Amino acid sequence: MTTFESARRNLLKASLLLPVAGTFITARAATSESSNAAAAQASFTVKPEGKGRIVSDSLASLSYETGQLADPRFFSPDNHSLIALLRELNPNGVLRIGGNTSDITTWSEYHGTLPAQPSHTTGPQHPVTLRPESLRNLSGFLRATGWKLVFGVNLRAGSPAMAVALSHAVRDAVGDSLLAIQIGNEANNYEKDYADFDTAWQPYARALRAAGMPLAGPDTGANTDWVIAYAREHGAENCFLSRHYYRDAAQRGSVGDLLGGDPGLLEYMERLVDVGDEVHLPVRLTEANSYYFGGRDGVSNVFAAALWGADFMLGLASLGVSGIHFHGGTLTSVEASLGREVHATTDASSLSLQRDAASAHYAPIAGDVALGFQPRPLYHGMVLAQRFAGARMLYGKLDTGGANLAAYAGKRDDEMLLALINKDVLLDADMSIDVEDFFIDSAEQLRAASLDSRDTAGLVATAWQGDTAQGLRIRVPRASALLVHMKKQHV
Ligand code: BDP
Repeated sequence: MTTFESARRNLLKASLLLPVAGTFITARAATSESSNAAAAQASFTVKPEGKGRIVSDSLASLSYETGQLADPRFFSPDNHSLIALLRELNPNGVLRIGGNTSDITTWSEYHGTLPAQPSHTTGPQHPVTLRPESLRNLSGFLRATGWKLVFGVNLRAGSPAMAVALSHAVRDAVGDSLLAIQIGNEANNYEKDYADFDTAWQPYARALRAAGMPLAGPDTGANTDWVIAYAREHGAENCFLSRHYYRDAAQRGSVGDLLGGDPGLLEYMERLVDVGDEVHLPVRLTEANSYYFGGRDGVSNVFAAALWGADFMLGLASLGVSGIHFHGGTLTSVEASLGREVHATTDASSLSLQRDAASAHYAPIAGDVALGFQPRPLYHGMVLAQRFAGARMLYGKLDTGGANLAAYAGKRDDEMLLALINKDVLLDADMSIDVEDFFIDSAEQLRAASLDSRDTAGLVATAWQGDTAQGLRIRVPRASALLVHMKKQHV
């Protein structure tokens, strides 16, 4: 293990450090509510000359079901509110279309024969028919957002010819916005093992390559070993490596579980990034979110998910993961991917709650074409992490003082960014900050009424006070995050 690798491993681990004496810089909005709360004495020390990974500008990305394209008005140049939300989230994002419904999609303009399709008792039941109008509109949508596209074709149908015909149509429609075609979604759910997947995948890859399509994969579920085997066998023919991530199943989801962290995650993602380095390919989580089976209401769609999301993204960006596509979309589209039919009805009087009810629980953006769109708390966590785009992540020594804290540092030119994420329900954190030669220029806060609040104002500039002459101390209220902008001291 190199020194930096061990530093990366330590990034999220607490270590002992003597508190630095100094005055408090307090986010004012926070003091009124939490000044009487118990506070952990924490510290974060950063060496500005570290050699960490540079955060990719397409880190904050999104994923939707292919079934979402059944309504051509969803991804359309006329869907102004969704376009505005994507642009605000990330001007360089990547839209991944796929999910379970990609493996039941047929292309309306393909007139060849398909092998007989076995019937499935689980998973999506109703085939999706994709039509040219949806691709035309998708193209206008991508142009309006500036986003790139990763498009998944149907492996399960056993028809490379249909995949080639659809990929041509996608490329003809979206042109240079097409970053890659992926073959099959979580084939680990229907192929016995990697060897069987490879046998099914190869004729597709040959046909798509012959048609000049860029490929990525294997777009597997939680199978790190598949990605490693794929990288070694097919790395040279691909433009990135991919797998998915969910913390657990929806029925096991809770705010405590989500904020408690996922102990194995950094280890296996680091393995993947190392394999990616070996074959010179970036690694993307092409589908990810808190809890599969559509997310958990009251957990995935509340403020806790914003803190989780920011921490998750920055932890993985520190390892060198290039993109994280949070899965979402309408409740109907995601439930269909699970073989369930829903009628998203609600008697909620507010538009905001109606949009919430119309959406998959884990979706970062809530809403539909009829109701319009709004950011969920998770979206704001993504915005926070995306602020690090282009920054070099630095090793920081964090002493949590017993609170559930995460802290990240990234340097971009003469600017230093700190993300101080307090996931603790009970403890505020008084953090002493030691970053040689940098002073605090401004700070933004991400906060909500409570961890289970469905609303947050997003990142809001926060006034801070304090004498910085003898070291910095910042209070990070429980259940909140601070994004601190520091500037280099010129002497
Ligand atoms: C993933 C599938 C996606 C599902 C999601 C879920 O790729 O289509 O919607 O699980 O369970 O495995 O929420």
